[in-house]
Parts: sequence; C-alpha cells; structure tokens
Amino acid sequence: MKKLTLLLSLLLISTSVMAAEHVVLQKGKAFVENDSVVESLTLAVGDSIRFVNEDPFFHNIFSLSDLSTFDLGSFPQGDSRTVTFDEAGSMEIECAIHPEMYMEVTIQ
Ligand SMILES: [Cu+2]
Repeated sequence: MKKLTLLLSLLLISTSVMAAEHVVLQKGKAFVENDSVVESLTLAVGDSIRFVNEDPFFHNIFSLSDLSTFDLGSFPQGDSRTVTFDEAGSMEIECAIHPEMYMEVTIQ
C-alpha cells in the first residue's frame, strides 16, 4: 500500500511538472502570444493560460463554451488571471468589454 501511495504521488508530481503555462497578453484589444496576435491556441490537458492585461484599460475575459465556462472579471493594466484547462475539447474565449476580442482554444 505504501508503494502504491508513493507511485501515485510520483505520478501526480510528474503530471504537474509537465503541464505548461502559456502567457497570453491582452494588447491593442487583441490576444497576443510571443508578439503575434493569436486567434487559436492548442494546449495539452492540464495546461494553463495566464492572461496578462497590457492595455491601459480593463479587460474581462470569459468563456461560455459547452466544455467549461469561466469569467475572470474585469482587471486593469498590469494584472493577470490564470485559467487551467482540465478537459479535452475546444472552447471560445472572449472579452466582455471588447466584442472584437476572440480566441479559440483546443485542448488535447
Ligand atoms: Cu477587452
């Protein structure tokens, strides 16, 4: 039993180490990763996105997808919010303040 517990904890540790954090900026009313506008992003199950607001005004990132919903609330320049994606599928991510902001995330 002890061995099994040890094995399970090792498994949990390695899974959390493998999960990646993607940094997506809100910049010029767009989602930006690595200096380019990102309209779709593919992640692995367990990965997360840290949304960082670099605009001098508020953004309110949310998703109403079937897969999962979230609402990060409005947050100002310099603030960030993180979302972890635990299920495979795809979802649309939008901004409640700027309807032109849209990103599709595929989790596999
Ligand atoms: Cu916005």
